[in-house]
Amino acid sequence: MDKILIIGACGQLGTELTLKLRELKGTENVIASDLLDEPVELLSGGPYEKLNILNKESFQIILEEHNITQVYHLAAVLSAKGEQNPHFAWQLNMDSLLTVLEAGKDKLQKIYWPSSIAVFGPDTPKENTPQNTIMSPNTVYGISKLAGERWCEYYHEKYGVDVRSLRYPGLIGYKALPGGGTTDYAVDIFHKAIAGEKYDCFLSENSMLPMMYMDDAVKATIELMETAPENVKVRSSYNLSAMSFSPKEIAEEIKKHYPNFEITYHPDFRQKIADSWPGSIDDSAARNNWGWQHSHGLTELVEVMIENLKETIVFD
Ligand code: AKB
Repeated sequence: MDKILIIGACGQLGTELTLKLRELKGTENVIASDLLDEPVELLSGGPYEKLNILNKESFQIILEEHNITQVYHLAAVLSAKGEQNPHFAWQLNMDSLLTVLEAGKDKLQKIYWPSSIAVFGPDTPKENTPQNTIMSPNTVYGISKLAGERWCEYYHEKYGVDVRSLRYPGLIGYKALPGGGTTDYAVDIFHKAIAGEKYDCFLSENSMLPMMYMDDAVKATIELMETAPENVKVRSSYNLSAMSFSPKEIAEEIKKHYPNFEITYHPDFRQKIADSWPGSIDDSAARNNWGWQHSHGLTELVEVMIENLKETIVFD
């Protein structure tokens, strides 16, 4: 039986991945961990450990106490926040990955570590960005993800560590909020629309970015982790794609549900980050190697977000 530790479990992806893994593997077999004293409400029904992953000893103790066989290491400083404290972003994103990869040499059977479209940069072909192409990230987050991908492949080649990874686009879900990314607008916009408020977008109206509904991201992650090792032919990180849209396009789709919804545009420093990223992604390697298929496009995404968020947003 797998015993799974999720690092960064209280974050946007961690919350939903933990819930799904608990459903599939049994609550007691999935230990959530994060910096908080107590887990977020949604995860309070299962095992939780307070963990700062920069503290290697605490990590080792948790691995041993729970006989952990798999780690999903999701803790990271994202693109926008990383620019405010680049050295800390580098330290957290890199040191923590190396700590987990080291444990992969002897203690762990499998590791999951997320990469991002942020590994690409202004010199990368923008449309249908290939799996292997020019990579020139210009954010500290992107640099750390590209370096991390190289470390993952290195530990796999050199020490046989079974580490698997996906390059996520912007992730959009209703159960937890994102924190510090450039694609966060695509979640914030729903909260404003449903509250009957105007949304002031920090990206320009035509900034096209790859995006994905959270259920698809969770499905891809678990499918990659569950597939036989011989299907995992990319040991850096797989391109992964579902849809691409601009702020203007998602606003138009939201207006089909809330005709009075208004959006304004005041691009800030995040615009430059968005401009350096691809508009669309070629994920044929993931589709061919382990059968990846997405289920939500823009129309379905907007429907499911509105339907579910309506239930949870408390109006003043
Ligand atoms: C961010 O915007 O930083 C993240 C990402 C695309 O990795 N959502």
